[in-house]
Amino acid sequence: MTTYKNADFPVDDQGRTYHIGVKRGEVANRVLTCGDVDRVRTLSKFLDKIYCEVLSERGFLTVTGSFQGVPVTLLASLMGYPNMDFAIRETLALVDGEMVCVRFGTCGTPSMEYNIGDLSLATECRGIYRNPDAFRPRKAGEKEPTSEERYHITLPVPGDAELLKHLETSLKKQFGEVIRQGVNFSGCTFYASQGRPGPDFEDHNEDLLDRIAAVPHAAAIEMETFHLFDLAELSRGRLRAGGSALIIAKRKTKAFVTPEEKKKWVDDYGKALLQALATFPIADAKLMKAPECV
Ligand code: R1P
Ligand code: URA
Repeated sequence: MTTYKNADFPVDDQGRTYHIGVKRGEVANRVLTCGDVDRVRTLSKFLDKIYCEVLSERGFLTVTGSFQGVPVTLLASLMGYPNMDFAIRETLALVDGEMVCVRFGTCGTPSMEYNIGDLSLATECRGIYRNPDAFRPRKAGEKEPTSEERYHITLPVPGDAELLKHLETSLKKQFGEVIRQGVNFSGCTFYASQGRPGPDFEDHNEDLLDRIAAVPHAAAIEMETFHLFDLAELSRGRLRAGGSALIIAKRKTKAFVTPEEKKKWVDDYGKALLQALATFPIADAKLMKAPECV
């Protein structure tokens, strides 16, 4: 049985973190992250060498290797804010200097100006939080909560400007105008907080999609990038974050990507994002040089 010490930041006897299961030497300063474990497996075929692969008991997958000679980590964060929190806190703690982290997610678009297959690069990100207090039974005479009271859309948090520029320049060279910029929204859930109606629950979210779409340059709705950007702002400059999301759903028309299309775009954009990440200059000299986890 594995024993852990330090309840504030539990690690086992080998220094492996409690949820992600990685230890020092197994995480590179350049990280490409997505929610989907299979996407990490798919992207790992583009690495020229794999140093180590860690599948944690909780299901997080970390693959570290080299892309065109540069150490990179592919990290499946699983879905939602709490999982992104584990993924980032338990990897940043293991690297020296800066960690550059680019999320490669999938998303729906609230806009009619973006299309399935576009890759949306996040200029800034807003969280959408459902407020459970606004759903409790009301006392006699109490008024109905407003949409704003039920679903809070946060202030925007910007991504790393240099990283965004680098991603855009690198990807546009290969893909042209389907590389878009826009505002990313991260819902605290997939259904209610992204304005999906459903018959089983009183979600009171009928106007939420329109509220999101009304924000200028609203491009993408997914579930983790806001927390990544939020953490980057709190990291005293150690975490530099970028967000990219493949549009797989057009929310207003209800169109959804086919599996074949998704596979092709994940391959093509994923490889290009790895290339961009590997060529992004990192200031700090203390980067992982040799694999310690072969
Ligand atoms: C929901 O289906 C999941 O897809 C999106 C959302 O952010 C959420 O994690 O991203 P990934 O495809 O990276 O998981
Ligand atoms: N992921 C999300 O979170 N929302 C979508 O609409 C599509 C993918």
